[in-house]
Amino acid sequence: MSKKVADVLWEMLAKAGVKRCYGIVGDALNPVVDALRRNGAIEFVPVRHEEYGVFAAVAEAYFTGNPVVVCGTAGPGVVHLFNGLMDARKEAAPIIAIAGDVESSIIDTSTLEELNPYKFFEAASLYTARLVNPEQARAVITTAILTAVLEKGPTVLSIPGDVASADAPDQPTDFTIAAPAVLRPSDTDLEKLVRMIDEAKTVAIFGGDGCREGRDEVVELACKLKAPVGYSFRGKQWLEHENPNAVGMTGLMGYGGAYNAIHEADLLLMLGTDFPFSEFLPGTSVKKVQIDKNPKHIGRRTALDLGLVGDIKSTVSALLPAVREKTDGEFLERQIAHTESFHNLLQHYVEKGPTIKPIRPEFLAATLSELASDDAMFFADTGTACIWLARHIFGGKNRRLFGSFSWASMANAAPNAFGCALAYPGRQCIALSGDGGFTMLGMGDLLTQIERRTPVVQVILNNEKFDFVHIEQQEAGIIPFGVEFKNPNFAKVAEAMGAKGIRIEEPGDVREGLAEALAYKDGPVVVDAVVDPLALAMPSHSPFHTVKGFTLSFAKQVLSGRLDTVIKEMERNVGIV
Ligand SMILES: Cc1ncc(C[n+]2csc(CCOP(=O)(O)OP(=O)(O)O)c2C)c(N)n1
Ligand SMILES: [Mg+2]
Repeated sequence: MSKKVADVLWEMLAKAGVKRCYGIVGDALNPVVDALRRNGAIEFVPVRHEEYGVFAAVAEAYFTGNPVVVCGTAGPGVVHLFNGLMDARKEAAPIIAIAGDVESSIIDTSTLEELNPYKFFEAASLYTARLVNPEQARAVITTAILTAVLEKGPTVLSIPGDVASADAPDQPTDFTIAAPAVLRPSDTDLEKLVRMIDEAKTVAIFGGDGCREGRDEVVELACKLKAPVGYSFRGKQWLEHENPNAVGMTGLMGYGGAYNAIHEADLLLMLGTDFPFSEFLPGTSVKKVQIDKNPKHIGRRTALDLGLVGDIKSTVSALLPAVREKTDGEFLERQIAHTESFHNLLQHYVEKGPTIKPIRPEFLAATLSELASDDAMFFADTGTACIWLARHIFGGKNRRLFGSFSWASMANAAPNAFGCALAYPGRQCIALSGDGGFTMLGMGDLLTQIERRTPVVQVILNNEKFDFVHIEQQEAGIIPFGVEFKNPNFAKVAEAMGAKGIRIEEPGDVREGLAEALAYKDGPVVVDAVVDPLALAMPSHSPFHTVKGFTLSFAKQVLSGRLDTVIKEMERNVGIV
């Protein structure tokens, strides 16, 4: 029997290092999954919602660096992939989406389930191809693979069922994937940078995900320059641990001395970061240099004194021997002292946690961090979970932290954790989920975890609220609206579905409940943690409009008869930071 186009597809994907394909089958995809079954090298992970599959794939692809495949069938199934693919684009995860397409003979006739993939995927996909002729297969599959892996993002192959099941041309399908090229600025630009660094009395570093490969070099440079190191959410896991100069994050989740450090230095080095909150970056009083391998990132968040294109590892390696060591450590010590005092402030609700009811999320997250293993992987839903992850879950050389940090979609954590539980068997994969997030996407596909007995720990922050939006609305000076809802007992729901369920209502039960969840290896666990719906967290630096907004919202709430809630919110957040 001659090879079909779909056979060639899976052969090439397996050669590219694909281990798994997440998705839902149906019509146009039937010949595609039939070929996957015949091939046998790639595991098919059937899910209950295509978007869940993509979030799982994103976490696997981001951490392993290997491409992961997702699939959805013509029309609605394909549409369900979209939000996840946007996440892949923003989080820089190599994903190849196979989109089922209508039969090639009826393309562009507005037939049932027809969707123009070029238009539809334009915002998300780095490369979209519609396979309408078997002769295209080698070229477009190669391009989809290489683009996903080397440009780190999603690509889409839209395949009509009749083309998937057509005979493949008899041609070689070999390809190679080049290792990432080394990229560093020219010698002239590096000399400029060395002069700027040598002339500055004080230097601060702000790093992002681009420091992933060059983390040791960045820390070495910081030590040589006596420079405090702040980081974006995406940079935290690479730059915080085993770094004596670490000063925390700035921005809305900010903690520690990062904000002050980058505003008080003579010179700021922004390394591998596209941190989007310009208002938290310094103005013209600080000289700013940005280095990034992506030229599109350079200078778009703030005006620069110097912008250089290069990867962080090789650029900082070239810089290290050329810059003069700084001897005055006063600036660094001041920022570290500030960071420590902020840390002590953060400990307020952790230390008092065992006696405060409803449970403070700070206490819950800190206890989770303490009990989890040294190589645990943590995932946070977009929502307040991100704040507690940033502030109370400590990273480490082998710990990993992930979320929808740049796309900021809800409902990512449970599928992210599921994807990593499959890719890294034996490692603790822990989702810190919002109750809004978990009921949006996590609940249906809990069944997927149950069927596979995948040991994912999902800790649900049960606050019966879109709490993050509640905080946002107050920050905007308006009365909270449309943010409250009622929940079932998630532990009982989980048990009824076949997972292990643990409900924690008492602060005194937090430690034992979490320990029991982490020790359970026989499938998924749902920890239903009833937390304080009025817990507030303010950034280490609050812009004036934030403070003004809260004051205004509180005043409006009082006037509209919500005095009780305002008093409770004030009382419960006495030590807020
Ligand atoms: C798909 C999607 N819909 C809406 C939003 C806007 N949004 C951001 S956070 C949030 C609330 C999250 O609520 P929940 O999951 O309960 O977490 P909490 O903040 O209460 O901890 C919403 C609605 C979003 N980011 N993504
Ligand atoms: Mg909530």
